[in-house]
Amino acid sequence: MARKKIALVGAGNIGGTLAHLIGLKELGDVVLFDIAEGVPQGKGLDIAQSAPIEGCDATYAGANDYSAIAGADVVIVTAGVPRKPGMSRDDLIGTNAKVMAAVGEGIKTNCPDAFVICITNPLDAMVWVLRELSGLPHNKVVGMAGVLDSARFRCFLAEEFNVSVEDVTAFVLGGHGDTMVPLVRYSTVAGIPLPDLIKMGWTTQERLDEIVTRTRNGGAEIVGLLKTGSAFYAPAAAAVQMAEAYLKDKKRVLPCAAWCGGAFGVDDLYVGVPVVLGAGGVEKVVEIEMNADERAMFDHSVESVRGLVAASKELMPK
Ligand code: A3D
Repeated sequence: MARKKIALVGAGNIGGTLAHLIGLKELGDVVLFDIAEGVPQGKGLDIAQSAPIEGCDATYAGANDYSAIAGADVVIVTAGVPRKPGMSRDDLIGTNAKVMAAVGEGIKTNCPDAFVICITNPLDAMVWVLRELSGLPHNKVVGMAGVLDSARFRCFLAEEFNVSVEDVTAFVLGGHGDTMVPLVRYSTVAGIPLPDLIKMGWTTQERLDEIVTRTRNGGAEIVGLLKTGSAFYAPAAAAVQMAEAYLKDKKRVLPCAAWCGGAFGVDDLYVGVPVVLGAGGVEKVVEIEMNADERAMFDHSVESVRGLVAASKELMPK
Protein backbone atom coordinates (compact mmCIF):
# COMPACT_ATOMS: atom_id res chain seq x y z
CA MET A 1 0.00 0.00 0.00
CA ALA A 2 1.42 3.39 -0.99
CA ARG A 3 2.11 5.88 1.78
CA LYS A 4 -0.46 8.57 2.49
CA LYS A 5 0.32 12.14 1.46
CA ILE A 6 0.03 14.84 4.10
CA ALA A 7 0.18 18.48 3.00
CA LEU A 8 1.08 21.18 5.51
CA VAL A 9 -0.05 24.61 4.33
CA GLY A 10 2.10 27.00 6.36
CA ALA A 11 5.64 25.96 7.23
CA GLY A 12 6.19 28.19 10.26
CA ASN A 13 6.54 27.09 13.87
CA ILE A 14 3.54 24.77 13.91
CA GLY A 15 4.07 23.58 10.32
CA GLY A 16 7.67 22.52 11.01
CA THR A 17 6.71 20.77 14.24
CA LEU A 18 3.87 18.96 12.44
CA ALA A 19 6.27 17.72 9.77
CA HIS A 20 8.65 16.40 12.41
CA LEU A 21 5.92 14.61 14.41
CA ILE A 22 4.25 13.14 11.30
CA GLY A 23 7.61 11.72 10.23
CA LEU A 24 8.34 10.28 13.68
CA LYS A 25 4.94 8.57 13.67
CA GLU A 26 5.34 7.42 10.04
CA LEU A 27 1.87 8.68 9.14
CA GLY A 28 2.86 9.43 5.55
CA ASP A 29 4.94 11.49 3.15
CA VAL A 30 4.99 15.21 3.91
CA VAL A 31 4.71 18.24 1.64
CA LEU A 32 5.40 21.60 3.26
CA PHE A 33 3.90 24.59 1.42
CA ASP A 34 4.51 28.24 2.29
CA ILE A 35 4.67 31.61 0.53
CA ALA A 36 8.09 32.23 2.12
CA GLU A 37 10.63 31.05 -0.45
CA GLY A 38 13.17 28.54 0.83
CA VAL A 39 11.53 28.02 4.24
CA PRO A 40 9.44 24.91 3.42
CA GLN A 41 12.33 23.51 1.33
CA GLY A 42 14.85 24.14 4.13
CA LYS A 43 12.67 22.66 6.87
CA GLY A 44 11.86 19.65 4.67
CA LEU A 45 15.54 18.99 4.03
CA ASP A 46 16.46 19.38 7.70
CA ILE A 47 13.76 16.94 8.85
CA ALA A 48 14.59 14.49 6.04
CA GLN A 49 18.15 14.40 7.40
CA SER A 50 16.86 13.46 10.87
CA ALA A 51 15.00 10.44 9.43
CA PRO A 52 18.05 8.11 9.13
CA ILE A 53 18.80 8.80 12.81
CA GLU A 54 15.21 8.24 13.92
CA GLY A 55 14.69 5.28 11.59
CA CYS A 56 11.57 6.77 9.99
CA ASP A 57 10.72 6.30 6.34
CA ALA A 58 8.96 9.26 4.78
CA THR A 59 9.76 11.90 2.19
CA TYR A 60 9.66 15.63 2.95
CA ALA A 61 9.18 18.06 0.07
CA GLY A 62 9.02 21.86 0.28
CA ALA A 63 7.12 24.02 -2.18
CA ASN A 64 5.87 27.52 -2.97
CA ASP A 65 3.32 26.37 -5.52
CA TYR A 66 -0.07 24.89 -4.71
CA SER A 67 0.34 22.18 -7.34
CA ALA A 68 2.61 20.41 -4.81
CA ILE A 69 -0.37 19.56 -2.59
CA ALA A 70 -2.18 17.74 -5.43
CA GLY A 71 -3.84 14.52 -4.31
CA ALA A 72 -3.09 15.01 -0.61
CA ASP A 73 -5.04 12.72 1.74
CA VAL A 74 -4.80 15.16 4.65
CA VAL A 75 -4.15 18.91 4.66
CA ILE A 76 -3.25 20.75 7.88
CA VAL A 77 -3.51 24.52 7.59
CA THR A 78 -1.44 26.91 9.71
CA ALA A 79 -0.87 29.62 7.09
CA GLY A 80 -1.26 33.19 8.30
CA VAL A 81 0.00 35.18 11.25
CA PRO A 82 0.12 34.25 14.95
CA ARG A 83 -0.54 36.72 17.76
CA LYS A 84 2.00 38.77 19.69
CA PRO A 85 1.74 39.89 23.34
CA GLY A 86 -1.30 42.13 23.91
CA MET A 87 -3.19 40.78 20.88
CA SER A 88 -6.29 38.61 21.04
CA ARG A 89 -6.87 35.82 18.52
CA ASP A 90 -9.64 37.94 17.03
CA ASP A 91 -7.14 40.70 16.10
CA LEU A 92 -5.74 38.35 13.43
CA ILE A 93 -8.93 38.17 11.40
CA GLY A 94 -8.10 40.91 8.85
CA THR A 95 -4.96 39.13 7.63
CA ASN A 96 -5.91 35.52 8.18
CA ALA A 97 -9.39 35.55 6.56
CA LYS A 98 -7.78 36.53 3.24
CA VAL A 99 -5.10 33.88 3.65
CA MET A 100 -7.79 31.23 4.34
CA ALA A 101 -9.66 32.26 1.19
CA ALA A 102 -6.51 31.65 -0.89
CA VAL A 103 -5.79 28.34 0.87
CA GLY A 104 -9.40 27.21 0.35
CA GLU A 105 -9.06 27.83 -3.41
CA GLY A 106 -5.76 25.93 -3.46
CA ILE A 107 -7.38 22.91 -1.79
CA LYS A 108 -10.43 23.02 -4.05
CA THR A 109 -8.23 22.94 -7.18
CA ASN A 110 -5.64 20.41 -6.03
CA CYS A 111 -7.02 18.01 -3.43
CA PRO A 112 -10.81 18.15 -3.14
CA ASP A 113 -10.91 14.67 -1.55
CA ALA A 114 -8.64 15.56 1.37
CA PHE A 115 -9.50 15.67 5.06
CA VAL A 116 -8.67 19.21 6.15
CA ILE A 117 -7.67 20.35 9.64
CA CYS A 118 -7.51 24.11 10.24
CA ILE A 119 -5.34 25.57 13.00
CA THR A 120 -5.13 29.22 11.91
CA ASN A 121 -6.77 31.71 14.30
CA PRO A 122 -9.35 32.97 15.05
CA LEU A 123 -10.05 29.28 14.70
CA ASP A 124 -13.81 28.84 14.55
CA ALA A 125 -14.22 31.62 11.97
CA MET A 126 -11.18 30.59 9.89
CA VAL A 127 -12.37 26.99 9.56
CA TRP A 128 -15.71 28.40 8.36
CA VAL A 129 -13.93 30.47 5.66
CA LEU A 130 -11.77 27.52 4.63
CA ARG A 131 -14.84 25.28 4.18
CA GLU A 132 -16.73 27.94 2.21
CA LEU A 133 -13.87 28.60 -0.23
CA SER A 134 -12.76 24.99 -0.60
CA GLY A 135 -16.32 23.76 -1.17
CA LEU A 136 -15.49 20.44 0.58
CA PRO A 137 -18.22 18.55 2.48
CA HIS A 138 -18.63 19.87 6.03
CA ASN A 139 -17.61 16.53 7.58
CA LYS A 140 -14.21 16.69 5.80
CA VAL A 141 -13.19 20.07 7.24
CA VAL A 142 -12.55 20.54 10.97
CA GLY A 143 -10.76 22.92 13.28
CA MET A 144 -8.20 21.98 15.92
CA ALA A 145 -8.73 23.73 19.26
CA GLY A 146 -10.60 21.49 21.70
CA VAL A 147 -7.89 18.83 21.80
CA LEU A 148 -5.34 21.51 22.70
CA ASP A 149 -7.54 23.35 25.20
CA SER A 150 -8.47 20.03 26.82
CA ALA A 151 -4.80 18.99 26.93
CA ARG A 152 -3.96 22.23 28.73
CA PHE A 153 -6.75 21.54 31.24
CA ARG A 154 -5.52 17.93 31.66
CA CYS A 155 -1.95 19.06 32.15
CA PHE A 156 -2.90 21.50 34.93
CA LEU A 157 -5.24 18.98 36.59
CA ALA A 158 -2.61 16.22 36.56
CA GLU A 159 -0.19 18.64 38.22
CA GLU A 160 -2.80 19.59 40.84
CA PHE A 161 -3.61 15.96 41.72
CA ASN A 162 -0.09 14.60 41.21
CA VAL A 163 -1.39 11.83 38.94
CA SER A 164 -0.52 10.71 35.43
CA VAL A 165 -1.73 12.93 32.60
CA GLU A 166 -2.93 9.71 30.98
CA ASP A 167 -5.56 9.22 33.69
CA VAL A 168 -7.03 12.70 33.38
CA THR A 169 -9.74 13.23 30.80
CA ALA A 170 -11.17 16.66 30.17
CA PHE A 171 -13.64 18.40 27.94
CA VAL A 172 -13.32 21.96 26.72
CA LEU A 173 -16.05 23.04 24.31
CA GLY A 174 -17.31 26.21 22.60
CA GLY A 175 -15.24 28.68 20.59
CA HIS A 176 -11.44 28.78 20.86
CA GLY A 177 -11.21 32.13 22.61
CA ASP A 178 -11.74 33.78 25.95
CA THR A 179 -15.28 32.35 25.97
CA MET A 180 -14.22 28.67 25.73
CA VAL A 181 -16.11 26.35 28.07
CA PRO A 182 -14.08 23.90 30.21
CA LEU A 183 -16.73 21.38 31.29
CA VAL A 184 -15.82 20.44 34.86
CA ARG A 185 -18.65 17.90 35.21
CA TYR A 186 -17.42 15.89 32.23
CA SER A 187 -13.76 15.98 33.25
CA THR A 188 -12.44 13.10 35.33
CA VAL A 189 -9.53 11.35 36.94
CA ALA A 190 -9.87 7.70 35.89
CA GLY A 191 -13.62 8.18 35.51
CA ILE A 192 -14.15 10.10 38.80
CA PRO A 193 -15.76 13.46 37.91
CA LEU A 194 -14.03 16.60 39.23
CA PRO A 195 -16.98 17.60 41.50
CA ASP A 196 -16.58 14.23 43.28
CA LEU A 197 -12.86 14.87 43.71
CA ILE A 198 -13.73 18.10 45.55
CA LYS A 199 -15.99 16.07 47.88
CA MET A 200 -13.13 13.60 48.37
CA GLY A 201 -10.86 16.46 49.45
CA TRP A 202 -8.46 16.19 46.49
CA THR A 203 -8.96 19.85 45.63
CA THR A 204 -11.24 22.80 46.39
CA GLN A 205 -13.73 24.72 44.27
CA GLU A 206 -11.39 27.74 44.46
CA ARG A 207 -8.40 25.79 43.13
CA LEU A 208 -10.55 24.32 40.37
CA ASP A 209 -11.80 27.81 39.41
CA GLU A 210 -8.17 28.98 39.18
CA ILE A 211 -7.30 26.03 36.92
CA VAL A 212 -10.30 26.74 34.68
CA THR A 213 -9.18 30.37 34.36
CA ARG A 214 -5.59 29.33 33.63
CA THR A 215 -6.89 26.95 30.92
CA ARG A 216 -8.93 29.75 29.31
CA ASN A 217 -5.80 31.93 29.28
CA GLY A 218 -3.46 29.07 28.38
CA GLY A 219 -2.56 30.47 24.96
CA ALA A 220 -2.02 34.02 26.23
CA GLU A 221 0.24 32.75 29.04
CA ILE A 222 2.58 31.23 26.43
CA VAL A 223 2.40 34.26 24.09
CA GLY A 224 3.39 36.43 27.07
CA LEU A 225 6.42 34.25 27.77
CA LEU A 226 7.58 33.73 24.17
CA LYS A 227 6.96 37.36 23.13
CA THR A 228 7.61 36.63 19.45
CA GLY A 229 4.77 34.24 18.61
CA SER A 230 2.40 31.67 20.05
CA ALA A 231 2.45 28.07 21.24
CA PHE A 232 3.45 25.45 18.70
CA TYR A 233 4.50 22.13 20.23
CA ALA A 234 1.14 21.27 21.82
CA PRO A 235 -0.95 22.66 18.93
CA ALA A 236 1.01 20.47 16.50
CA ALA A 237 0.63 17.37 18.71
CA ALA A 238 -3.13 17.99 18.93
CA ALA A 239 -3.57 18.24 15.14
CA VAL A 240 -1.47 15.11 14.60
CA GLN A 241 -3.78 13.20 16.96
CA MET A 242 -6.74 14.28 14.80
CA ALA A 243 -4.96 13.38 11.54
CA GLU A 244 -4.08 9.96 12.95
CA ALA A 245 -7.72 9.36 13.97
CA TYR A 246 -8.73 9.97 10.34
CA LEU A 247 -5.90 8.06 8.65
CA LYS A 248 -6.20 5.00 10.90
CA ASP A 249 -10.02 5.13 11.19
CA LYS A 250 -9.61 5.15 14.97
CA LYS A 251 -13.04 6.64 15.67
CA ARG A 252 -11.58 8.76 18.46
CA VAL A 253 -14.00 10.87 20.49
CA LEU A 254 -12.35 14.28 20.52
CA PRO A 255 -13.49 17.87 20.95
CA CYS A 256 -13.08 19.61 17.57
CA ALA A 257 -14.43 22.72 15.87
CA ALA A 258 -17.04 20.90 13.80
CA TRP A 259 -20.01 21.86 11.66
CA CYS A 260 -22.92 21.43 14.04
CA GLY A 261 -25.70 21.00 11.46
CA GLY A 262 -28.40 21.59 14.09
CA ALA A 263 -26.70 19.76 16.98
CA PHE A 264 -26.67 21.79 20.20
CA GLY A 265 -29.20 24.11 18.51
CA VAL A 266 -26.45 25.46 16.20
CA ASP A 267 -27.10 24.98 12.50
CA ASP A 268 -24.83 27.34 10.60
CA LEU A 269 -21.48 27.49 12.39
CA TYR A 270 -18.30 25.66 13.28
CA VAL A 271 -17.87 25.47 17.02
CA GLY A 272 -16.06 23.23 19.50
CA VAL A 273 -18.12 20.10 20.24
CA PRO A 274 -17.31 16.43 20.93
CA VAL A 275 -17.17 14.38 17.72
CA VAL A 276 -16.27 10.90 16.51
CA LEU A 277 -13.31 11.19 14.11
CA GLY A 278 -12.66 8.30 11.73
CA ALA A 279 -12.19 7.47 8.06
CA GLY A 280 -15.43 9.34 7.30
CA GLY A 281 -13.99 12.53 8.78
CA VAL A 282 -16.43 13.86 11.38
CA GLU A 283 -18.66 10.80 11.63
CA LYS A 284 -20.88 12.03 14.43
CA VAL A 285 -21.40 15.04 16.69
CA VAL A 286 -21.85 13.77 20.24
CA GLU A 287 -24.64 15.83 21.71
CA ILE A 288 -24.02 15.74 25.46
CA GLU A 289 -26.41 17.22 27.98
CA MET A 290 -25.52 20.55 29.54
CA ASN A 291 -26.96 22.08 32.69
CA ALA A 292 -28.26 25.66 32.66
CA ASP A 293 -24.90 27.24 33.61
CA GLU A 294 -22.95 25.22 31.04
CA ARG A 295 -25.54 25.98 28.38
CA ALA A 296 -25.36 29.72 29.12
CA MET A 297 -21.54 29.67 28.78
CA PHE A 298 -21.78 27.63 25.56
CA ASP A 299 -24.41 29.95 24.04
CA HIS A 300 -22.29 33.00 24.93
CA SER A 301 -19.32 31.37 23.21
CA VAL A 302 -21.39 30.51 20.12
CA GLU A 303 -22.53 34.14 19.85
CA SER A 304 -18.95 35.35 19.90
CA VAL A 305 -18.08 32.88 17.08
CA ARG A 306 -21.13 34.14 15.15
CA GLY A 307 -19.77 37.71 15.36
CA LEU A 308 -16.37 36.62 14.03
CA VAL A 309 -17.93 34.73 11.12
CA ALA A 310 -19.97 37.83 10.21
CA ALA A 311 -16.77 39.91 10.25
CA SER A 312 -15.02 37.28 8.07
CA LYS A 313 -17.84 37.35 5.52
CA GLU A 314 -17.16 41.08 5.04
CA LEU A 315 -13.53 40.28 4.21
CA MET A 316 -14.28 37.54 1.66
CA PRO A 317 -13.51 38.13 -2.02
CA LYS A 318 -16.84 39.12 -3.65
P1 A3D B 1 4.16 31.14 12.06
O1 A3D B 1 5.35 30.50 12.65
O2 A3D B 1 4.20 32.61 11.80
O3 A3D B 1 3.82 30.39 10.67
C1 A3D B 1 2.84 30.83 9.80
C2 A3D B 1 3.35 30.57 8.40
O4 A3D B 1 2.32 30.91 7.46
C3 A3D B 1 4.59 31.42 8.01
O5 A3D B 1 5.65 30.56 7.64
C4 A3D B 1 4.08 32.26 6.85
O6 A3D B 1 5.08 32.49 5.85
C5 A3D B 1 2.96 31.41 6.31
N1 A3D B 1 2.00 32.13 5.48
C6 A3D B 1 1.53 33.40 5.62
N2 A3D B 1 0.66 33.68 4.64
C7 A3D B 1 0.56 32.55 3.87
C8 A3D B 1 -0.18 32.22 2.71
N3 A3D B 1 -1.00 33.11 2.13
N4 A3D B 1 -0.03 30.98 2.20
C9 A3D B 1 0.81 30.09 2.76
N5 A3D B 1 1.54 30.36 3.86
C10 A3D B 1 1.42 31.57 4.40
O7 A3D B 1 2.86 30.85 12.95
P2 A3D B 1 2.51 29.52 13.80
O8 A3D B 1 2.89 28.34 13.00
O9 A3D B 1 3.04 29.68 15.17
O10 A3D B 1 0.92 29.68 13.89
C11 A3D B 1 0.11 29.53 12.77
C12 A3D B 1 -1.33 29.88 13.06
O11 A3D B 1 -1.86 28.96 14.03
C13 A3D B 1 -1.56 31.28 13.64
O12 A3D B 1 -2.72 31.86 13.05
C14 A3D B 1 -1.82 31.00 15.12
O13 A3D B 1 -2.62 32.00 15.72
C15 A3D B 1 -2.57 29.69 15.04
N6 A3D B 1 -2.59 28.91 16.28
C16 A3D B 1 -3.77 28.29 16.57
C17 A3D B 1 -3.87 27.54 17.72
C18 A3D B 1 -5.17 26.86 18.04
O14 A3D B 1 -5.29 26.20 19.04
C19 A3D B 1 -6.31 27.00 17.15
C20 A3D B 1 -2.78 27.41 18.59
C21 A3D B 1 -1.59 28.05 18.25
C22 A3D B 1 -1.50 28.81 17.08
